[in-house]
Amino acid sequence: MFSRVLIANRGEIALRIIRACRELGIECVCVYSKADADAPYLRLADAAICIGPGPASESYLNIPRIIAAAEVANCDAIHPGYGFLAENAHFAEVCRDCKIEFIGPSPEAMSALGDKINCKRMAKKVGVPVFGGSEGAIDDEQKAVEIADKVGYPVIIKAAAGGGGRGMRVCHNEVALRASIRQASQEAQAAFGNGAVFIEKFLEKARHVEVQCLGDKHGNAIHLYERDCSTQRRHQKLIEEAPGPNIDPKRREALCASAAKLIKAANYSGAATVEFLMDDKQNFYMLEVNTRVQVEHPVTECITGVDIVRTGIRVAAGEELPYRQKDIAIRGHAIECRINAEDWERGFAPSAGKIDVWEPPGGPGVRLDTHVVPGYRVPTNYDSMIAKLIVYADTRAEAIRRTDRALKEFRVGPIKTTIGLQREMMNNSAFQKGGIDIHFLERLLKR
Ligand code: MV4
Repeated sequence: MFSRVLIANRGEIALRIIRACRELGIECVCVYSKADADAPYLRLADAAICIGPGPASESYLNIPRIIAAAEVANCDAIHPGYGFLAENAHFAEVCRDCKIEFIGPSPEAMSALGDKINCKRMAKKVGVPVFGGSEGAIDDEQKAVEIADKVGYPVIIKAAAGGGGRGMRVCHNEVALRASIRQASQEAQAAFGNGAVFIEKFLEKARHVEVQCLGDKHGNAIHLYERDCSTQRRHQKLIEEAPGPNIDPKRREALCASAAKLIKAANYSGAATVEFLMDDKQNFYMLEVNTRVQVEHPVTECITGVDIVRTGIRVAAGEELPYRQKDIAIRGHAIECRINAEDWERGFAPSAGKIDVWEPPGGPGVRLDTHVVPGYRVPTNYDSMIAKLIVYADTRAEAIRRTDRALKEFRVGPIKTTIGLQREMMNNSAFQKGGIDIHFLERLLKR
């Protein structure tokens, strides 16, 4: 096992990783920016090293400074958390060159799955369903039009290097497609340094269902069942739950088995999430693979009893996965609300400032993953998420009631948060029926 881990992240996930390290008996070192200098979680680490000013490009994204901190502190591994450098294959490679273990996949597995064209090709090869469309990158208009005629409009143009909805364009006819293809490629080149784009059939009404997987360095790969993350706005998830509501057990087995098959084929080690879209007949299509621990991992921890962060550290240290697929079962239902410091009634404007009122909920089935304490000042440099409320109960209906109860207990001020919107969702009959799609929240907000 590692003796000291550097945590190359901030906020709630840095604290989540500190806790996992403590429980494994590993020392941990946090890096922080000047904007986070007063963050209380830093005192829970064995050491904290300032790596630069507030802007992420000069701190949490600065590879030389992070590597220098790891070397100065004599760390034998780096945990990247999510965001920042978590899916940067170059960073994973620099870690390897410096003989520091990157807690996550190999740079090869990360690159192979991070390129969506290659990822789709691998999926198709092992029989995981994907949308019909171009087999590889598309570079000319005529070829794009031929493929669109074959699969039928609407189609979607996506960047091979994009992710989380960035660099996508929906085209409803040939005119739009011809007008978009070159522009999409130029935008992808500017945004990701990779101009490769591909097209596929666009599914209008869909649920976002994703499968949590774990692999080790001995060729083992398992899944921890699925999450439904359809409640989102502008690709920012607001509510996630596990398991997915109203999924037929046979479809669930097929979905989850195909995710594990892809992870195994990629020779993947660590935590991964395979994203799918599911249509109203419960057909599923693989979209992309996230090669990191995700924000919403706790709902899966609740229903399976597997500590995903802890297991990710153990497999990075070379241990075999401590579970076989048959050991993993779903028990109960979990819901996560991402509490953001935003004024959702005024276009989700950021609501930074000092948190004077902080009365978190508690009681049975309530877990709160947060780095916030009373008096905490929300920095403006980063993501607006200040807490994750994770609620667990025997059934989905009870989990919804319990989430509503916990949201009602939760008092935060004077900053604005998304709590009110999440309470509305818990009391929404379409949400309660478990029949919502990825456009539901945006439709609700327009009313
Ligand atoms: C799609 C799609 C419909 N058809 N692909 C958005 C995030 C990225 N992972 C893929 N995304 C989509 N890909 C096809 N062929 C619709 C989306 C999409 C979406 C997906 C998941 C969650 C929310 C979404 C919101 C808008 C569009």
